[in-house]
Amino acid sequence: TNNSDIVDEKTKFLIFPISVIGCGKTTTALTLTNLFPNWGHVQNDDITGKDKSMLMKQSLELLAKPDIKCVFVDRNNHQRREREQLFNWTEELKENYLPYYTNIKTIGLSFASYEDLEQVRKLTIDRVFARGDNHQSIKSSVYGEQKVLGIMNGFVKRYQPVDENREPDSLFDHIVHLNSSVPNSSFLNAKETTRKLHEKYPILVPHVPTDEQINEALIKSLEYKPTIKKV
Ligand code: IDP
Repeated sequence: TNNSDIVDEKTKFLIFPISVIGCGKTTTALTLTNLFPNWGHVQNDDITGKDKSMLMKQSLELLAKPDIKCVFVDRNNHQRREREQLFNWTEELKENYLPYYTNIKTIGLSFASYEDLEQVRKLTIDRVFARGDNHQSIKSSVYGEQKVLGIMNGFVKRYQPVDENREPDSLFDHIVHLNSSVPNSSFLNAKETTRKLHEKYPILVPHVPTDEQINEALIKSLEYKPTIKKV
């Protein structure tokens, strides 16, 4: 994919997370967009119609805006075929939204490694029950705890961690490895993301924010309440 590693002020970026439910994707995305006003965020959980590619259409539409440099495409992508689908949609659709010569770099944000998975499973179950009904679709009072547990365990069971030695994950221009097995993971993950992206793409992250700035942005995002209701 990356026929060149050249990045300049016109380069645009897409972030694809790789995760299971409750790892803090949305929290991290909101923290990063609070820190960087030229980043956008599209949540799969906010897309209500039948056309699943709306996730990518809305992401590219946002990315095309002159004041937006990076879009966080917020979906679990816990299986390789979902990552493959994102790469395919990007190729198919990008010229409908952006000039053909636009250089787009794709960044993978891996929220959980295979080694951490059991710890992540326990922590995310606690978190999602604490989140309660503060989510677009996974509401414990509607589904009951057993059903929510079943949905979450299904994601963990099917999880295919990122493997940059094979397709589709070899198509990422850059992958950042995070850790979601500790209670304050979203602070650490936002910090690690800014640090690693500053090293690799200083044009995207010109300065690493201070711990205070990250913390302030995180506190705001923990107060987040979704507006779309799916159930
Ligand atoms: P997801 O998008 O990966 O499914 P989120 O909705 O961001 O995960 O997080 C799941 C729940 O855990 C939410 O209620 C969120 O507020 C909470 N949470 C996420 N990260 C942290 C953290 O670092 N500390 C405490 N709570 C967190």
